[in-house]
Amino acid sequence: MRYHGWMPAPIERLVEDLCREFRRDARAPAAAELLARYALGNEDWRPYSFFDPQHYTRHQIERNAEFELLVLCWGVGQASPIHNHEGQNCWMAVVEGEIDELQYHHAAGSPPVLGRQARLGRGEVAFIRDEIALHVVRSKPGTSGVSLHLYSKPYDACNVYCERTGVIARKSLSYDSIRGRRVETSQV
Ligand code: CSS
Ligand code: FE2
Repeated sequence: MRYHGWMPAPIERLVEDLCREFRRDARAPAAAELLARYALGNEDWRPYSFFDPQHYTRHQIERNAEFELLVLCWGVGQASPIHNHEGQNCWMAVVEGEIDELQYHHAAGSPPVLGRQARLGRGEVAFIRDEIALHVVRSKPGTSGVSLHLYSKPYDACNVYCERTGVIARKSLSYDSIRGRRVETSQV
């Protein structure tokens, strides 16, 4: 595509590059590199993001048949539950602060068992799918952080696992904003 006198914002460029990559190969082998490069060099995700004192927030940048791109804002002390990814691919790139990923392994009828733990800084990318592990994502304790998430394909609900018992519940995944417009009925 050629642009005459108008340059897309870096985040729009990222969406275009991801669209091209998913068309080229549905597994998108270059996705981590595209996310890392964007995360290190750009801050135009900021207008799409805000924090909420009650819960981490989810901001949709793009959603199409192949993938979803979201900005997630993790306030001090905010964490996801232990969750799966519905058989899909999940990439997470840090754009601000430091983000912890705690992996868990779960056998039916038992509590999840803590596995690998990682702390990611700006520009670092984590990848997970259900065959690898479940996980908890949170900002580094005592700090806030922001991450960019790419899911392929998109999904609207996931499993969450009780840390003590392993009992599984369903959680619907709602948005706090969609393409920069606030959604009033968020229930994250
Ligand atoms: N899956 C969680 C974030 S950790 S990958 C979510 O989309 O809210
Ligand atoms: Fe996740």
